[in-house]
Amino acid sequence: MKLYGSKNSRSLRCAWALEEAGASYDYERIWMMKGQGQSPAFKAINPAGKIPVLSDGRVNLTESGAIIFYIADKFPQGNLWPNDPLARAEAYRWFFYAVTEVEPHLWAIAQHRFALPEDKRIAALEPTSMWQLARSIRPIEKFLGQREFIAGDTFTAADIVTTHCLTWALSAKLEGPGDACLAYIGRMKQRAAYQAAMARETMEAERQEAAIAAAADSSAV
Ligand SMILES: N[C@@H](CCC(=O)N[C@@H](CS)C(=O)NCC(=O)O)C(=O)O
Repeated sequence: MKLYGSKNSRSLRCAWALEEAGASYDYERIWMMKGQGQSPAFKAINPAGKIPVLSDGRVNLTESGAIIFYIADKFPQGNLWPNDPLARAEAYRWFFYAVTEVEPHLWAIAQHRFALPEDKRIAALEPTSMWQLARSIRPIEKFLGQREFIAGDTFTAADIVTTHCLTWALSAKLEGPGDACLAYIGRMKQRAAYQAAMARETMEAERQEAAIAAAADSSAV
């Protein structure tokens, strides 16, 4: 298996799930800011030019959510979903809440701040997205005041996407996460699998940047 991703992107969710599952995987950093997402080599893997992608055999799987579901199925020992149907449904509920109710507002803000071409950005939309984001995080804050994990008593894949969205909100200095969210993020970041995924993405970025710098130095002499 090979994960294509980059630091500070949704690929962290997939690397984290792989680490929770104890899977071994190759990792290739696609440096989006340097246009590598649009390179012919990467577009042969994902014609949309987006990360993350998980290649496994003949399939190049896109969509971070689908990749996490696949990892959960392939490595049941990772316990990314509870076995009990009701507990599992509760975990699905919070998984989809994060990706459909919280993430769209984060993405809208990012798109209109920097991700869209300049002539497509509408700065005036930000206050509305900000208001919607804060509103979408309120139920999470309420539930996290009463429980250790977002969907109950055990860690699930829902914690991966919830933590990722809340951390994204914090790093973009957006309103929403309160004390319960902050305490939760702190707990999640202490997980060995989270730290291993972060270390992997950081190490691969540093390795690639050092290789590019060394190549530039040798061509300058
Ligand atoms: N819904 C997709 C979103 C993928 C996505 O937009 N990825 C970003 C990085 S986090 C990307 O590759 N952006 C490059 C682009 O939009 O051209 C997922 O969850 O995997």
